[in-house]
Amino acid sequence: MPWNAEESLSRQELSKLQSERLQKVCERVYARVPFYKKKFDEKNVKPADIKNIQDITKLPFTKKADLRDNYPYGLFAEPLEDIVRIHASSGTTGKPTVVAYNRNDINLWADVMARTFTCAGVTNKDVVQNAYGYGLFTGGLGAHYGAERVGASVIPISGGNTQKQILLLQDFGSTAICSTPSFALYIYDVICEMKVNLDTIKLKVGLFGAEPWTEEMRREVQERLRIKAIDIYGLSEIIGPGVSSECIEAQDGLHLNEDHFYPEIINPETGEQLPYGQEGELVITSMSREAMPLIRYRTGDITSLNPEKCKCGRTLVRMRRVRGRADDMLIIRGVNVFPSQVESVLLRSEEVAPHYIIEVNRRGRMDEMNVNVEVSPKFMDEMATKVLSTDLKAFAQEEEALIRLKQEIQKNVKDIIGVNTEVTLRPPNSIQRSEGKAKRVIDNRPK
Ligand code: DLL
Repeated sequence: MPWNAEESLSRQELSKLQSERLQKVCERVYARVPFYKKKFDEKNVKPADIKNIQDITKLPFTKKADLRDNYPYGLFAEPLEDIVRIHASSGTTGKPTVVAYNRNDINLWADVMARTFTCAGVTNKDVVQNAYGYGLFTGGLGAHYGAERVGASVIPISGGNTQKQILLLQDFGSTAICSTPSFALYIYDVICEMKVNLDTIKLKVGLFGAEPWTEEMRREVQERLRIKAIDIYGLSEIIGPGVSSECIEAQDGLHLNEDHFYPEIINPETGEQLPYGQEGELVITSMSREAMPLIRYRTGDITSLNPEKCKCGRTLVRMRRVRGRADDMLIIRGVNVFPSQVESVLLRSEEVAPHYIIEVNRRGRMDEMNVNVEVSPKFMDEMATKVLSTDLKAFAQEEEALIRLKQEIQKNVKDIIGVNTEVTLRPPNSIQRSEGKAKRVIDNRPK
């Protein structure tokens, strides 16, 4: 059963609710946020022109740069007296992006996160180990309040501290874990290193997000940790986690809380709205937010929307797993490459582990992509055993096996993504692990 009735409304009912909420939020920002008054005026649109949800295309977009230009408090629609929480996301350059919540926003956040936990099958019978970082990052507190709202017992361990994570998994009997997918894999590595028997761990589900990951990565996480891995999505500017989430019944697209966060897919070049099914940039209007609602916020995330009713009974539109951020897309000799595409090609080979980093260099005028990937511990062990037999022939065969693997991956990348790449096979545990969002790309090209 979904958490709220609004998750299963008919399209008509939903559209009515969205229209009312859109009108309200337009009035709010026009009256309270000078930035929006100016933007609306420039487009010659008044809140009264917004009569239903389709009118949304008359409204201006908001970009990340607008948040930076109005740093820190310029986009608040409430006086500081009514702001009860401030979060920020660290930009890679310059000042962080600041976001604010009043009491109603915090309540809304707990509620949409309760939907997320319910989607993942988490109830008051569960023990939730929350390994998202607490702090300015929205993952920790966002998941915390949502898990509490469904009545689960929350362990606020935060990110990092891998050995302690494992100790608590065993001793506290955690049945659900929240973390980035890359941290989940790291926890698994350490479980193996510590020779912990997986039977002593009761985990059954993980709520993973905050970074792009692939179906192949999901399979790895599910098989290794013997759990269901649920994809959850969100961004600080809109609310944090709680924008959309997969359901455990189908694991087929993320139910987007479109009664509060109106989604559009646009062509990132032209800004034109695209129909259901087509891939483009996700744009969200946070219609129910009060302290800092955003109009048509360009998330930079590439996905598509599917309006079909899900077998779990929810009618909310489903977004496909995010392929990546438009600004993380690498252009290698004219070919667009998302790190997630490389991930899914790598994980087709059983001999490699899901730990990789992509390096891009420029030699002369040419871009070169080098994919560093770890071979799996099993593959390494098999090779070591043979080589240790001191049989020279076995040694040569192993070398051949490595060359074959490298060539196979290079060929797959070329065939599937369309770029030439150099693959460097690394020994297990040689690529830095992440306890938060993984860094997948080192781009050494001159800016
Ligand atoms: O990452 C909020 C969050 C916390 C989501 C915990 C899920 C779980 P930010 O730090 O502002 O907020 O980063 C937002 O992360 O625009 C996406 O590019 C990326 N992202 C978040 N979830 C996913 C996901 C949090 N499930 C940015 N798949 C977003 C792919 C994701 N990318």
